[in-house]
Amino acid sequence: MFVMQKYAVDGERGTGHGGATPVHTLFDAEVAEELDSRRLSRVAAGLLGALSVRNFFTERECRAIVASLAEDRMGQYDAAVVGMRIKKLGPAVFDFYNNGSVADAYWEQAAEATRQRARLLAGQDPFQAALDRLAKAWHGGAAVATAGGRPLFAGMIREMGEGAGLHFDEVEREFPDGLDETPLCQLAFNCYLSVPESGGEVTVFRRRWRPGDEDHRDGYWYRPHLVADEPRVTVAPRCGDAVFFDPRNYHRVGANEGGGRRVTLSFFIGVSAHGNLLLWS
Ligand SMILES: O=C(O)CCC(=O)C(=O)O
Ligand SMILES: [Fe+2]
Repeated sequence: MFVMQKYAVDGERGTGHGGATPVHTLFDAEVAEELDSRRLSRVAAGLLGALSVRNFFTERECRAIVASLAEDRMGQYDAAVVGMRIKKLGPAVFDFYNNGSVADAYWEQAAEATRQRARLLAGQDPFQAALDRLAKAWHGGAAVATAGGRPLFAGMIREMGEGAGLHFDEVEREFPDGLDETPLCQLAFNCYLSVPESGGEVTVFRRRWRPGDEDHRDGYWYRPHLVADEPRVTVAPRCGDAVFFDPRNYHRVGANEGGGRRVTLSFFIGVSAHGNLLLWS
């Protein structure tokens, strides 16, 4: 049997070939002036490492949101578990999975956070603005994901200062069959509403979770050696930029350097088999 040889185009393995078929790593970071569904599809398909969309929110919109964000409204991830201080407005459903359903406290916190967020953007809801912009750019439309028929909370406002360790996010592995529609893939959406002077960059590695990785945990996070040899992209936060990547790939966030706050509007996006975008946090 004749087996076609393949070689990697980017990377050292690609040098000693003779007439073999090239294989493209396809994990670049791209920047777009506007959101377009073609590029977003490439992130969803695993062909782009990260996509930054400039001015998803204008600087003025970002300033308005951050100015009306009262500090005392932001709760925190459990610092003892996470090991880093991360503040947020709005619950992450990940924290409320309970024997195949979502704990009652989640729905209460979701309702409260939705109320608090409703007027942050000059009297409007910044999440609704983001949803509208996504729906406009994506042929299949966009809506909030549901679980057991109930719309989940989507669009937390999160503040990081010390970064986040190496991890991945994959709803189906955390909460199998939890969403009413199984997403074909998962994207992370982070729009930077305020950025630190430097640092706070996100690095995405071209590597998904494997079962053996559980032996390489460091508390809540995973050990960096798991991704030491993997292709990666690093994106520095810019005010107003929305960054999309597949969070089933391992990723981490660097600590802030210098002054300034790193505040994001954050949610996950699933692409359904019907072709619409499903949003949750
Ligand atoms: O804040 C960021 O840039 C990324 C945070 C993250 O881990 C995520 O959105 O899944
Ligand atoms: Fe993440």
